[in-house]
Amino acid sequence: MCATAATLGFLDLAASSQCSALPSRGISRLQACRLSRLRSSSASLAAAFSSLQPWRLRGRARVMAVVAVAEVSVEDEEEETEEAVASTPAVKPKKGKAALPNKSDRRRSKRFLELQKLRVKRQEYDPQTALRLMKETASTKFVETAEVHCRLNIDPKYNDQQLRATVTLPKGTGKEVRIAVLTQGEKQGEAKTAGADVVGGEELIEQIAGGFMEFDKLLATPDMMPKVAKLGRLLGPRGLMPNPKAGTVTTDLPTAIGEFKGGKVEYKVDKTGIVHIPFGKTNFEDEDLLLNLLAVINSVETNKPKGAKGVYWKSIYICSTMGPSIRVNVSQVRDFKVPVLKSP
Ligand SMILES: *[C@@H]1O[C@H](CO)[C@@H](O)[C@H](O)[C@H]1NC(C)=O
Ligand SMILES: CC(=O)N[C@H]1CO[C@H](CO)[C@@H](O)[C@@H]1O
Repeated sequence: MCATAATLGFLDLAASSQCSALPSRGISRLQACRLSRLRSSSASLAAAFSSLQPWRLRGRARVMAVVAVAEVSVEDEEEETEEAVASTPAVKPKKGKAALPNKSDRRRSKRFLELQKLRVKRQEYDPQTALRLMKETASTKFVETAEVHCRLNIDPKYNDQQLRATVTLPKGTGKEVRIAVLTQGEKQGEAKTAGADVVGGEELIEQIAGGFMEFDKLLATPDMMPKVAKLGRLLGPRGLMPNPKAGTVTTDLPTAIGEFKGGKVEYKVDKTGIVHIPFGKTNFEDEDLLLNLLAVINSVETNKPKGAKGVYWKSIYICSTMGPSIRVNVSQVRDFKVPVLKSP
């Protein structure tokens, strides 16, 4: 009796102890016993099923009974089952985007999928070709920003491998920068004359704490910094916290305002070792974009952290706001010599 107990699990366990002491879960002892006996005498499946009378059971007990019977049948028809598994119906052929082989493509728009055919993925282009391609990929209704993303061989979790600096784009950012200045006394007048959009002292701090965020840059004089500290949670995540390294804490407000209005861009390496820097708009002239790009590359190069080891530049990609990325040949862009422009 119960030679192949494993298949029926607890049912057979109950039966093998001569249907006596062991309580059976969900199924009456009598039924378990009967099932077991049927199995050992190789009774037909139909007999097993009807003797169990699963239709008389309820809920879990019923499920268990049916499963038990099914398992008996599985053993009887093992060979057939194997064949059936082998010939499971073929997966339906997918249509549309779901059929694309590359997973990341499935979330892309039609516009993007067309645009990315313009360039060969991961192929390195010389800077001028890359910029021309980037301008072609800017096909949205708004004027897209030109972005450069540099993967550097640094790990910012180490103090000596952090990169945070500013670069002045010679041809500007193409963006209206709204500047707010936190200062007091006569510096307020100075800031206003220099073209700051919002100037204030403690009352401005209160305004910002209350949700006022109508500015793209926040400058502060050092004397205001202890009071600004409490805005850290609000400003930090937005990258608006004044910081001496970013050039936003300064006593020379007119110069700082002039620089930020005139194309000064802050950048900082992200935790994966990549810096992301906007370097103009896609409607700029080719040469202007090139000059801006070269200024950015030069700045990242000259601000190379002390702790950087080995090859500093891993890769450089440029793209428009909503366009595909285009890889630029690192050595070509670093060694690029600006051609002497012919005077008109
Ligand atoms: C990048 O440019 C350099 C110098 O022109 C060239 O030797 C190198 O093969 C280029 N790299 C690629 C991957 O095209
Ligand atoms: C267009 C494109 O990027 N196609 C890639 C899809 O994925 C295969 C295999 O991973 C690549 O070989 C193709 O280049």
